[in-house]
Amino acid sequence: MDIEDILQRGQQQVAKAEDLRQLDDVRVGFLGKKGELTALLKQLGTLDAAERPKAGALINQAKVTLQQDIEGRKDQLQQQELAQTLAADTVDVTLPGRQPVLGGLHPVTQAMYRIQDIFTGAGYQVVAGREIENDYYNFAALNIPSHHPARAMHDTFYFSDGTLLRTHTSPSQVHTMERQAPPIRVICPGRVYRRDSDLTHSPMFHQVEGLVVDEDISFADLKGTVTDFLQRFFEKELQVRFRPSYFPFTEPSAEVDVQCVHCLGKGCRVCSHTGWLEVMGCGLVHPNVLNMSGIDTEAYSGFAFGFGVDRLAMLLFEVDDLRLFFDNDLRFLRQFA
Ligand code: 2U9
Repeated sequence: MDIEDILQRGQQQVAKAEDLRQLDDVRVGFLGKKGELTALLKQLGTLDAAERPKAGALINQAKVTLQQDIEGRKDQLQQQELAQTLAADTVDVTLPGRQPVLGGLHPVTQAMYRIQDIFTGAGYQVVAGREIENDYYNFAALNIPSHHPARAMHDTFYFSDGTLLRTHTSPSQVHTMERQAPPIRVICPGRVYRRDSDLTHSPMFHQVEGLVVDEDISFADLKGTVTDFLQRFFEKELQVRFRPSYFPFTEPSAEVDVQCVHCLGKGCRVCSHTGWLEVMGCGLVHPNVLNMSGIDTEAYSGFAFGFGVDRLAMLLFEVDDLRLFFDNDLRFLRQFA
């Protein structure tokens, strides 16, 4: 057996190994269980007892030498691979970064915030209330007795336990009057629900209602508040007119028209060539409503108003189809970001 020969071949192969895998193959070929040097050790037994120690020492020495060569080459190859990876995976730090996709507020939310800013700026409190109410708060407390035609008008969603989805945010004002003594200045924004769905109606829509209860509140206070609000909302000195109307919860009641925001009164498609847009309802709070919530009508009076936020948002942003607000089509929504 020629140890020197085997060692030399091993060292040559180690030097020639071009990657870690090849190097490991060489290791297995010489030092593995069936490797050449391992085989030599196994043959020791066939030698004369006198020669054995010397031969064993030589073989072991060869093993150690080859092992050291392998470790050295391994270091080299690892360095080489790292250098290659670093060269290939260069990052161009001067490239422009990827822009994160930024969301935006939904136009109805933007309109909501605009409304809340105007009223909180005038000293009003914002009361969110709840969407599930009962017959008393949604109807009876608002002077709408059972079998009153206004109930049918509201097309209510009922639950089996007698609760219902509020058809307006008015219940929040009733809760407020029960909780708090005058002076009261609140707006109640939120979702309301009616069994109604067509081009201009959605089964869920957004309302803001306002309530003021204090000493000596008159229709003049209501007119001033509503006019000021609409002019601030549309950022234009629009004319506002009040037409007599009827609601069970207010007396007297009025519907409010604003000069067309699109044509400024000349007449156009938006205002059906009338020059006016109907935007809200209002009135002095009916004494029955105040009394039911424990407010002394000898000492106090109040006004209330209500409007649909989706409709105001349509007019503000010149959107001509209500359903666009609820489709969540990003091509539409991005225009308001
Ligand atoms: C209390 C007392 C009175 C709220 C009012 C209106 C008139 C009104 C409609 C406008 C369009 C609802 O969104 S809409 O369909 N609202 O016309 N709302 S007065 O009156 C109240 C509310 C609460 C305790």
